[in-house]
Amino acid sequence: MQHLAILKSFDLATPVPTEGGFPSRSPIDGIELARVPGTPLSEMPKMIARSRKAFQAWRRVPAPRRGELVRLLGEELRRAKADLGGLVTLEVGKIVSEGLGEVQEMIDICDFAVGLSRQLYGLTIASERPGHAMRETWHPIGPCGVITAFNFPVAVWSWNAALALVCGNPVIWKPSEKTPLTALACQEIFNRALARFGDDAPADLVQVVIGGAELGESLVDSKDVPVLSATGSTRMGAIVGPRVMARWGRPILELGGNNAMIVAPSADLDMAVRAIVFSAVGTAGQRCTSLRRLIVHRDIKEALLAKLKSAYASLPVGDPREASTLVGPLIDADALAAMQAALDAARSEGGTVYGGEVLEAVSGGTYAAPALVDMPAQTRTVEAETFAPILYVMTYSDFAEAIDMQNAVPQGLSSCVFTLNLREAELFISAEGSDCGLANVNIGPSGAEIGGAFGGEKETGGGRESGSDAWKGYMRRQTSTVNYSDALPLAQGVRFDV
Ligand code: UN1
Repeated sequence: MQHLAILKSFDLATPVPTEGGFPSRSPIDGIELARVPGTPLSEMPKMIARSRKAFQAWRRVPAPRRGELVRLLGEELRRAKADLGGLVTLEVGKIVSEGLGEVQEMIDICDFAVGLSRQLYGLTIASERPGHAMRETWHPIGPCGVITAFNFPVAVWSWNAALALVCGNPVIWKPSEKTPLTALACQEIFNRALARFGDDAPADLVQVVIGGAELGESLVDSKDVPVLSATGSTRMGAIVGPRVMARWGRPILELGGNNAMIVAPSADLDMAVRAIVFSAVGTAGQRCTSLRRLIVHRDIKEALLAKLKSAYASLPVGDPREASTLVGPLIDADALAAMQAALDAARSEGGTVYGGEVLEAVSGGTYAAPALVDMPAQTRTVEAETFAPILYVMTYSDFAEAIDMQNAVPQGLSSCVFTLNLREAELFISAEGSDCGLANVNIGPSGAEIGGAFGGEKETGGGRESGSDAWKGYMRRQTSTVNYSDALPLAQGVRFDV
């Protein structure tokens, strides 16, 4: 009953209603870990109102002091790392190292945000008028709604929350219905930080709502939630984006990816194989950055495919709590079915499938062998994102064609090239190269560090989260002109004498 100890560490082991509520089921063995009471829809307007009230107080707290709260959150996360990582493993099925890595990603963004809390820099701008000064200031914007997916059940919340909090905004979080326990654990960890902070933090700074899409919709449609960050499918984003904009809110969308690697003749093949296997089968292919398409130069395709087949043949698939396991379960039976459907579709389009079968690794769990699919072309099935460990392998003849293939899908999240040819490497990350938000050389497409802006173009939604200047998405920009002279000159030389 190892899972009970972890639940207890977050105060989640108390009995909950056996009827109603949201069951959290472990994909490891299908066992119901707990049943979490849902948030009634009627609560949403009250929670949003409380968030607005929290905003009025929090925006007055100096940003470096707000950073102190996030510093404490980072400390509490360090303390809870093993338990929270373990809970991610239980609820989502990530292998131990990836569960811990996800928590480390939270710690990293907290550190980043603490530094940021003293660096929310604006600008001074030269005024064309004598005796005038111009500046640009970044102000808190208001409650931020955060909708997250099951696959990074805690890190994506922290990217948004750490930035929103130092920027002076409260957060209302609607996690995936598949991962209520990790969300409640984060709330508990946040509360520990809050308890150590002092009384200048208002109540309701961070709220979690547990339930279905209708809860998310009330955040999407509320004028009192100026920023709505949504991570998930392109289908969801296509609904959320326009609805948020229709009420003049700001969506930050992080949607589907269909990430490719180009492998050029000069590539270090052994290194490429390691990068391919981690990014295609790690997290059981359930990262939005997972490698899904391999675009290999035709001269090295057979050699590379042979190496991949042998690497795939020895992949340890099974209980993610075992130290030797590299591939855990898919999130649920629907995900397994979607994987099988995609493989069938690929076969009907001329693909040859290696692996991919459903496995009874642990009874009750949802396991599949990762699949390699040799495709004659980039077909419709290849153009769609299937959240599973399926890698489509295609060939190219010249590098320009490879870049065209990389860009010829609707999504634009992550991409990479393996080459030792400087011209190819630089071209790939140039204006004429990859059209993705992330473009790497000699590393895989997944596992981005928090320091960079994270997100992508086209159907990936255009949003940026995490590092660089993504914080600006959580603030409002104000341009101020101050006249300290005794005259009133007009800009652009306009005369208007009254
Ligand atoms: C996601 O899959 O939604 O770059 C986020 C990565 C991780 C984040 C993935 N740092 O793979």
